[in-house]
Amino acid sequence: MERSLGRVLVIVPTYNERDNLPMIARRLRAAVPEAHLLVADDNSPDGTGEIADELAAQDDHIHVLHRPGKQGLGAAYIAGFRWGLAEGFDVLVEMDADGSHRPEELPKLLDAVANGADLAIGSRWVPGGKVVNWPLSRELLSRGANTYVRFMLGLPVRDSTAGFRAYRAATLEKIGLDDVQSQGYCFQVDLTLRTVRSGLRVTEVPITFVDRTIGSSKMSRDIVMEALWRVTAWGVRGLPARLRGKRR
Ligand SMILES: Nc1nc2c(ncn2[C@@H]2O[C@H](COP(=O)(O)OP(=O)(O)O)[C@@H](O)[C@H]2O)c(=O)[nH]1
Ligand SMILES: [Mg+2]
Repeated sequence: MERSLGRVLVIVPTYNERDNLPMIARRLRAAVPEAHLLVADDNSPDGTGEIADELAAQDDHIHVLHRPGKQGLGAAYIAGFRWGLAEGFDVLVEMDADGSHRPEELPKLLDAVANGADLAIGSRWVPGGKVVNWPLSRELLSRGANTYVRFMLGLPVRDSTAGFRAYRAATLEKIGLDDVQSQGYCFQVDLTLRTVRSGLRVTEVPITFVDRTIGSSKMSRDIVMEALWRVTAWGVRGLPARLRGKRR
């Protein structure tokens, strides 16, 4: 049975995305007109925050969260989630500013939530999922990271690093955000793990991920290293429980 969705908030974290943000805001507002947009900007030196303010001044469905400085994707999303939960939104969506996550595919994620998913992930690595224009090095990094995550954590998810996803508000309330320490992109794995371990339902929806054509990636060696050591630590800590579960 289809459950009703309620109010939808799309959180877009930005760091130096001045040439992408107006395009992505326009596409989102056209694709899902009832959804609200929250830009979570980390005081981008290129003035993305001021552009976000101009967009918000012209549209009552656009909001801006100004943060003092670059603190990582995870921290920006947590601040955005807290804002959205306090404002009473029912579904909270993560989406990049650079066009890699196509707003035109958001209805598919929302349908999955309406059909019972507690978390819907826009997945590149399920049948029907695609990546367009990604350098081979990035594809290998993403595939390798997902393989490592499945091996270390035993998650039944093909794309747990994906950043285009829709959470039911109740999911975020249940998994708890207060003790999330992940700062960079391993934040995505962290929340996927929490959702699965809370016994909630994760649905992967195939998407086409298109590499950015404007601006530059914020992926860095530090982000990869943080993910590697955290996933390893979670895996080691969870091992006794996994072994007990398998023996039964
Ligand atoms: N607020 C904020 N946004 C960030 C930060 N790091 C990355 N982003 C944003 O997160 C999204 C994904 O980053 P991107 O550089 O495209 O990563 P990639 O697609 O994995 O290469 C983009 O919208 C970035 O502007 C950060 O430290 N703070
Ligand atoms: Mg990107």
